[in-house]
Amino acid sequence: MNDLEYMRLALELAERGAGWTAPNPMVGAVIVKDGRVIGQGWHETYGGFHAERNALRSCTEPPQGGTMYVTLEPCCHHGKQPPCVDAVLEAGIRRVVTGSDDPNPLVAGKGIRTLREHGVCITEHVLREECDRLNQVFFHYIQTREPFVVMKYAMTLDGKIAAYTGASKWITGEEARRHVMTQRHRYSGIMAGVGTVLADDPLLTCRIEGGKNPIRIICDSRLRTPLTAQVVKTAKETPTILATCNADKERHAVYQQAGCTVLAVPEKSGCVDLKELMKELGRYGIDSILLEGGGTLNWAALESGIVQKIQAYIAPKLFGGREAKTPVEGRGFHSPDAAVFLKDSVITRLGEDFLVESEVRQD
Ligand code: AOF
Ligand code: ZN
Repeated sequence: MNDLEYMRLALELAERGAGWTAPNPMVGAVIVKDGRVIGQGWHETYGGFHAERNALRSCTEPPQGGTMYVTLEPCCHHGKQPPCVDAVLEAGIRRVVTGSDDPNPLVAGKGIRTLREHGVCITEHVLREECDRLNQVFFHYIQTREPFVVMKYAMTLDGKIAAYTGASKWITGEEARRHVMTQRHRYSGIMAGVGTVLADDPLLTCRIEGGKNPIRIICDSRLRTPLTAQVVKTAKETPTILATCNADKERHAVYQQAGCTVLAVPEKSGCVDLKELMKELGRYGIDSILLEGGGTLNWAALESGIVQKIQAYIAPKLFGGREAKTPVEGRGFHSPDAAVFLKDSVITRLGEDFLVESEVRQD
């Protein structure tokens, strides 16, 4: 096997941490000696051993003189864990191959520099693009302290998210719907508008075996969420945050008693100020949000510039209807030049459906 193949293995290991490491990165590490893999590890859970130490701990023979492949630059600071560069040096690793640089200001090149200064042979940026893509969320959050927002919707090939009657079950098939559940596991928060709560009374949980529920965030400017809504009734087991412009403390208390967290957020054009909300959620440690909004919330999210990525599940069917809802409503942009431009699109087939994932161009 060559550097690329070992790094690919490290990436596969890193991916196993998806959903469990937030707001820290997913990282994988492989230790190779005499052309054989003698250790493998990944960052399994937030605050736990880093990938490098897990790989070293798993070694089936002394790692001295070996090569470590790691998807992210090793850390050199004391946080919840001691510095990985110390562990690498103590173990006598001769060569370190990395994928991504670590933008964490506490690391930011210092990890690599320290290893080099101690005579470790370094090869950087192997499968860098793939490694960077894996930690999009971490990179965004550590630099902005605001959550990475993914706007997700399911629509027909003629761009409808419901029939003209409002009926929307189901647009996509089983495989696509299962994929949505994996995404709910992956991201820290899930956000919807009060309109969705009133219309569908969703649970917004992750219903796959061994999955983790995201924190539920409901944008409810006037606090209209019914106390009988599922997101309120289950708030003691699965956290629910109500983001509102309603400042009535007594009204807040009713929801708080039911186990909800109420966040008072300034108003902007009759809606919760989403930019302010993101700053607040970032302070809560929420690094990522799956936005499962309707057309109104989606438009507000795009307009306020909080969206980083689009996930559109597209079903090969046509609903038709002038009144049938579309994924993004509001006023819309006045001309094609004023559009939200997307880049780096990836298409995946899920049964009969397609998933199109695109990054929002921020420039
Ligand atoms: C991880 N897991 O496998 C690696 C990380 O507070 P700490 O000690 O857990 O340090 C977190 C920082 O360590 C993190 O922001 C990143 O910069 C670096 N590397 N973190 O959680 C890992 N390799
Ligand atoms: Zn580390």
